[in-house]
Amino acid sequence: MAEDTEKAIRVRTLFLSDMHLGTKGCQAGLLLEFLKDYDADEIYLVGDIVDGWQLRSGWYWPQAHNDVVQKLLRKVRKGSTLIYVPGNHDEFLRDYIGTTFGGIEIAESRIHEAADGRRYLVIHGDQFDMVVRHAKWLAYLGDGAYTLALVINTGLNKVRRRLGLAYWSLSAWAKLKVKNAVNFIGKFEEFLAAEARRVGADGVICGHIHHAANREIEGLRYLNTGDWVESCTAVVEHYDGTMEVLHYPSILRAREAGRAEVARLAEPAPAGRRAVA
Ligand SMILES: [Mn+2]
Repeated sequence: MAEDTEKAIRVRTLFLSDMHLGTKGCQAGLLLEFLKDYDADEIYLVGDIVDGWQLRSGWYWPQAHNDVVQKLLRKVRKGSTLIYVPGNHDEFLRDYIGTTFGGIEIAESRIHEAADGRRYLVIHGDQFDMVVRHAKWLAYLGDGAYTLALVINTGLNKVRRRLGLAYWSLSAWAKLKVKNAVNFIGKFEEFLAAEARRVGADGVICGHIHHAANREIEGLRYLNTGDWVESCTAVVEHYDGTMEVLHYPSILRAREAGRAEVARLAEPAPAGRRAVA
């Protein structure tokens, strides 16, 4: 592969989440290729980039995972702005919110203003796990209970972390209860869109549920970056402010098909098939 500056596609903003570096599930090879293919003025890491929970129970850090980190740092050196919004798996970084490390800013959440003036709330999304799971009875208790649940969610995780307990795992839970998972995803999307409305944004860009999306929910734009464990997806903002979900395996397949087509056209057609135009 050539150096990124020569052939990379440049976008205004790149949003990536749920890489889970430090786990066997992370598709670091594909991710590295993606980072060679795409360059951006601004990069948001929308949580669960490094999997601190997994690393705690055994060190797994192959060269490819190092390469991903190096690639991101190189982009910063070359002028990209990088904002790291931690998630639940890299929650240890939440102790550093508001600080900057080597040009990388750590933020709890952020309002991103797109080129078209639209404002997006950028947040990982795990903050809403509890309200999403207990939405039914919280609805009975009203607005105060909702806010309280958000506070408890944050506090509880902090305590669990201090005690060295594992975070409630969405994927493990979802695998156990497939029906509930579908329900959960729908509710999660609604809650995140509602949160964007609450903070006065036009939309939300989040991660956490490993389920890329670009849709409208009651007049708000809901974007989810997906993950680099199964789907290998990202959200990009083009220079006109258009947001797009990229499914990298599809891009690679299309590129491959395009190359095959070019090769086919370049080949001289056999005499019998040449005629009709
Ligand atoms: Mn998460």
